[in-house]
Amino acid sequence: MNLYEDLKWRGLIYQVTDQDIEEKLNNEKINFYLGADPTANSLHVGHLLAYLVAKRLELYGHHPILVIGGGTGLIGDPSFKSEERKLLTIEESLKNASGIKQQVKRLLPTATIVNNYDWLSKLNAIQFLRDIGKHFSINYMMAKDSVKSRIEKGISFTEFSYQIIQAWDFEHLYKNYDCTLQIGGQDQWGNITSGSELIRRVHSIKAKVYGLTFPLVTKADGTKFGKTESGAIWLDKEKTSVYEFYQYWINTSDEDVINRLKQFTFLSKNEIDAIEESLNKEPEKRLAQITLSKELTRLVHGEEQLQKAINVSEALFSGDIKNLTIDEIEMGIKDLPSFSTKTPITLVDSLIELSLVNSKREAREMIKNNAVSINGEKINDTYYEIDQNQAFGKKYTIIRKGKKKYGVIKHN
Ligand code: 383
Repeated sequence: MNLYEDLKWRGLIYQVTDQDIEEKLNNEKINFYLGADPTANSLHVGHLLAYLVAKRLELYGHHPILVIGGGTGLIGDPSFKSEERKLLTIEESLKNASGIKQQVKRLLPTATIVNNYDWLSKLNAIQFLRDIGKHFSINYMMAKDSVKSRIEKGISFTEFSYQIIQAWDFEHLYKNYDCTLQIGGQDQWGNITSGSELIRRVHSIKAKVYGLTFPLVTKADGTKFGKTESGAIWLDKEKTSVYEFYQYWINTSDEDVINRLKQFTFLSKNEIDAIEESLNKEPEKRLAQITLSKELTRLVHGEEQLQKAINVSEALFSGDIKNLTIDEIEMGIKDLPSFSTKTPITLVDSLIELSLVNSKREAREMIKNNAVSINGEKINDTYYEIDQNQAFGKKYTIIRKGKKKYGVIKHN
């Protein structure tokens, strides 16, 4: 398969500015770019798709330029956002930008990485209005979905202007880096086409640049991709533990998992077809989910972290947690119910404190019925007292009720 066919087969093409991009991508080597605004200090799995598309283009010989939006992050992109954003301070934007830079560097180690604060901060008002603003009619700008959808509710001049700032980035990269393609999610279509329009106007009709967008990732059940009850799935392991990250992909539904393998992994069509067969014949093995989760955890966090996440998952599943290392324990407990104590506490009170039971009576029942264990050992003494000496690393006691419910006592 050539690159374009591969992208199509994976469902990664939503819109292109011109069909001849297909030939260009298949037969030439070009410089292309992808931007992200540092609205947080980490990327999340929604961004990941975009960087993986960039990686696919790179695998076929195209050179990625990754723009970190230290400057655009100060303005706020209205695309697909129903409300005006709170402005970031310069410190926040630049600090977040440096966090994101580390992450994209890991994903695409040989890409060119630039921060648009470097050139946007030098733009002055007269230049902005004369050299850039003059090329855009208000009518054209108002017709963008990002603006149109906000007219009723209201949109500041700041966010309204965002599209021309991103357009100027494209022009800057075209001029200085010979960049002839911008890629992004479908929400970026308006900003990308503003850029190709600006380049055409500034550099003549002959200056041919392209835009390509990929579709938003959707889930069969209609809920939002990349989110759980506890929030977004981040790439930073301090924000989303590697165990949680691993679990997120493992929990992909049978309906969605083949699409996820196509969109998010580099497995070939043959490999994915074989996995699909297994999904149809023996779905209980969850080969598709396990493969997806391993591929992505390895890609984002590396082999060693992946192994730890697998150990933690297996141990928490079977209840056999005795042999986990303190690192693994810390990875696994991040999202479990917990409380801290300085003094010993009875098992019954702990179960209540962790909301694993509703009453002391229920707690005693559970304990008598052998349904409760501490650090992987069944306990059936209803008077049992827990102290720090038997805790993992003298720090954590893990209580399990039934097969699935866990809670943690943090001793300090
Ligand atoms: C800034 C300056 C540029 C080009 C692009 C930008 C960022 C862009 C934006 N992108 C989103 C973001 O940063 O806001 N204006 O959160 C997301 N992207 C990518 C992809 C996506 C988009 O980073 O669809 C998901 O991840 O395009 O929402 O010169």
